[in-house]
Amino acid sequence: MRMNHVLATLLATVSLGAFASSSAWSADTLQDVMKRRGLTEADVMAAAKTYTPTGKHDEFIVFSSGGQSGQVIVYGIPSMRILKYIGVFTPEPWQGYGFDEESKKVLQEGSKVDGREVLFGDTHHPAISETNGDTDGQFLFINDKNTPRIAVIDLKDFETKQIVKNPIMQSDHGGAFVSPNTEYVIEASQYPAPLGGEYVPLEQFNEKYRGAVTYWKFNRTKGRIEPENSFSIELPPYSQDLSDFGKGPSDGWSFTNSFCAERYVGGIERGRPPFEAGCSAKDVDFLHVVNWKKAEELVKAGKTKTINGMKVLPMDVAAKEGVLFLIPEPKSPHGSDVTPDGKYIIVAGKLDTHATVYSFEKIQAAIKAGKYSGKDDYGVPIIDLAAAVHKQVEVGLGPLHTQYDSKSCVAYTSIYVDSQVTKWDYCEGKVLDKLSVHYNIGHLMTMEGDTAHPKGKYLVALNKLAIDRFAPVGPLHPQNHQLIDISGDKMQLLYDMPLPLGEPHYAVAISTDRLKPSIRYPSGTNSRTDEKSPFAVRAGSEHTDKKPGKVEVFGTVIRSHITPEIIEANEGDEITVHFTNLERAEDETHGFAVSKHNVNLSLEPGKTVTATFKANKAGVYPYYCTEFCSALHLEMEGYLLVKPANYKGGAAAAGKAGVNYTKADYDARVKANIDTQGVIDGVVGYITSVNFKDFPQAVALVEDATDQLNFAKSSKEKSEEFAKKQDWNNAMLWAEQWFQYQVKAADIGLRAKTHLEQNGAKKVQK
Ligand code: CUK
Ligand code: CUA
Repeated sequence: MRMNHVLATLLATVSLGAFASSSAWSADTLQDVMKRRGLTEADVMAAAKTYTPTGKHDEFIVFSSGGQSGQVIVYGIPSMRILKYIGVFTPEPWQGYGFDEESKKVLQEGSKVDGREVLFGDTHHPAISETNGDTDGQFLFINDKNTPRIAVIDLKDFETKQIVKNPIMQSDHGGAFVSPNTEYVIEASQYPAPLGGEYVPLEQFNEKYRGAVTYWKFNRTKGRIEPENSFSIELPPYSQDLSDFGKGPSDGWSFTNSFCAERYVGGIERGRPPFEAGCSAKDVDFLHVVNWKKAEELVKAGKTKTINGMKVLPMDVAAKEGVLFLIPEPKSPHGSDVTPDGKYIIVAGKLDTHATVYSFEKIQAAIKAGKYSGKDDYGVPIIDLAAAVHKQVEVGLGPLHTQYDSKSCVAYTSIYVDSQVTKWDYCEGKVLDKLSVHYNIGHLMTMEGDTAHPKGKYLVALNKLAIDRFAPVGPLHPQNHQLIDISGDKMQLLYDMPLPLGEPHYAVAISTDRLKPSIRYPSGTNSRTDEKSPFAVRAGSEHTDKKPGKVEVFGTVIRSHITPEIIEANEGDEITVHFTNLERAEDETHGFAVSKHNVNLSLEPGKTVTATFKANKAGVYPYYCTEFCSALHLEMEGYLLVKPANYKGGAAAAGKAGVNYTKADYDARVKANIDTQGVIDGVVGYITSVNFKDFPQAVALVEDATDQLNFAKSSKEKSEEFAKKQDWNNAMLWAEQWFQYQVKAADIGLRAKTHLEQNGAKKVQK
């Protein structure tokens, strides 16, 4: 009677509204709690600003770089609740990423490098696709600094769809950032190296080492980058750093700074001063100003050379044709951030106390007038700093990155050495407020803060050190994202969130309502190509194909069984399993894992995935579902039987295992099933008495429940046939299966009923 008990519990949970009880609260007043926990009024205010009651959603969604984890971290603001880690450059077993063949293909596009396998990434800068300079919530891009690559994530399902490797760079940094209509995704190199990757001695650094900036063409309809339509521009070996695209009046231009125009090469072990001394010796580095629209024309006109399949516009052509210009920027700059109106570019100097505001209009005037202070060693024209600057503002020691407010002219700059955020006015050039953070802030982020229309409200400080902010967990500390309220004149620190997964350099936020993720795939979808999988099967057409040395399973999963439940193979066979999740209901994901074979799949509703593995050792290997998907989740199991070569025993005889049942067992089971049907009819009666068709979630659940009831019906028929033959064992087992389908139908039906009740379904006239 175990299952009757489960059913009874389900019913009780729904009908009694078990969670609404007020007796769960103690008699404490707010004052009591504040006193006991040592909270000030400001603490309680901060809590009230971040607390998000159960069931309520966050106003903004953040995509944060996952640093060395090679992943993307998704969390909500203001609650700072982590929602997901997206596998990008690193295998992620929960999502089956890098385990199923479909996602392996995506990962390996990027991870196979010169015959090596690179299974980590140093993610730095995520960027959301934009339309007219505003985030549109369709795609996310992120770069890997270590092995220069850009990944494309589709925000329909938050899955990585493509990784493109940069064929001419050895490292990158200034990416990913998008042009105002996502025509291009920019990626600038970091450490200079010969373009294309060949060996050149360091003595030829000035002549042969180069930087570059790549403009990856993005095809929005396909949702993929097109390497064949992308291009790069060769740059001097100045250690390029961050980039940004112009917008509005500066659309068509991009800006990339650099931190080692000294072109210094260290060698501390050879008695030379280290890189850090040589790269900061001079007072200025260079901001690279690029007319990418013009570069695009020159590329179309064939003015490029091809390196490893990448079209590269040579530096001398770029300089001569008015594509590339340099402007000095103060000491070891970092950050290159175009203002929302596109009129200014703000660059901060890590070893300076100033942020420099460059005027795009002044830059254009200098270019038009041909007024240059000279050329660099590579013939690139240099625009005089004084001619291009709008303001220089003393914001604090070690300024890095700048983000913008919804209030015009208001910017926030992260101050690394002083561990502060400085709020300032870049139009007037004056500091408005400063707030201390903990500790050593890197990037900072405001809501949609690098778009044409920032939303203000909140700022997150992405701090480099946590030190004492959290309970100690050993020498390796979590990162700390601090949430700051910027809605008033004074900034107010609200919340510390530990991020235990790599060092997130940058993050971007989007209003939650701009995201429109799907909740299921069309049945049989390969989610990595967004196409129908050729390996998908429907319920009832599951089958296994055997060829010498190969076993190929075309199976399905649905609450609560895997079809097939027994897979037989011979030692040494290559086994391929394709599974389709037949569910339609929201969040009904099943997993599939095989003991000891490094197989773990994630099957979201409608998805089809494949695993290929070698059955290299004879034995008995259970396989099972890894998501607790229903009351009988533990029974969602099966056996992989791998027979040794020359096995002489009989065939696998699953039917002979187990206990024997009698007519009495059968009769009792049937009686209980008929009672259960009464409960189901009640639920069905309720659902059909209201306007459930107006609720897509309820419709999906009803469809799933109908499937289960049809399965129940066919099991019932089978049990009756066996009963006629007085085969009580089979009659009883099919009657039990009939009941299992009823339980699942009831479970799904009750979820539909709850959903309808909670969302105000109305009675309909019959
Ligand atoms: S970087 Cu890390 S703090 Cu890679 Cu954008 Cu500035
Ligand atoms: Cu399916 Cu657990």
